[in-house]
Amino acid sequence: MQKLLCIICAMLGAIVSAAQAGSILSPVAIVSNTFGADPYGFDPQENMINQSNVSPFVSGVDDFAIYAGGTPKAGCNNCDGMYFGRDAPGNIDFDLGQTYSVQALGLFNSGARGITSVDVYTASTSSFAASTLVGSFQPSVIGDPVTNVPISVFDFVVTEARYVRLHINDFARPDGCNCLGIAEVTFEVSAVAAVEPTTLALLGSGAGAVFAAGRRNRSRAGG
Ligand SMILES: [Ca+2]
Repeated sequence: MQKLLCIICAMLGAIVSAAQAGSILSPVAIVSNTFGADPYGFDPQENMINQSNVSPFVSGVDDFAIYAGGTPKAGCNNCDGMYFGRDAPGNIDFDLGQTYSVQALGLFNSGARGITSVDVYTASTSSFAASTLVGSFQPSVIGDPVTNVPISVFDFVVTEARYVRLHINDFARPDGCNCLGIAEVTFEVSAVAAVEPTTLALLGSGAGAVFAAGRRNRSRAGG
């Protein structure tokens, strides 16, 4: 009976560990942005998700932790996401392209005009009608904005979702300008843990065997 329980535990452990290996992902689209567009056209919002002037990675493939651990940099001269001139708070909503297990935000915050307070929400639909607050963070605004913006990693509550909202409460204003700058936004994701039918059958048969063994033990104790 103990051996059967160990086998079941090992199978459950394998499922859980498989869900924790994360890749670095670029969102495929920005579906909503209440800050609006750069009125001068120098810093289009797509610059947040196109790896412009960022240490390159293969989206959805490269290991997130290894990439972030390599101290990647964004060197930004008009590779930021915005100089919108709109005040916080506001939302920027990202489409990951499909449903993932979403684990962390990898943010290349602008060295001068970056986010200083953000709440992160995830949702299964772009309307965010039903969303989950997965974390609240106060990023540091560090690095030379033109040549040296490092990645900052924020682990949050793991959820299965396709859409992620950055609810930006505030950003830095070194010269008083409402000029938010985000060099690049990435996420750590892994495939949604699909429990294979064969695994379910094994778990079911294992549980059944344990139940049967328990009944036999009780029968012997009672007899
Ligand atoms: Ca960029």
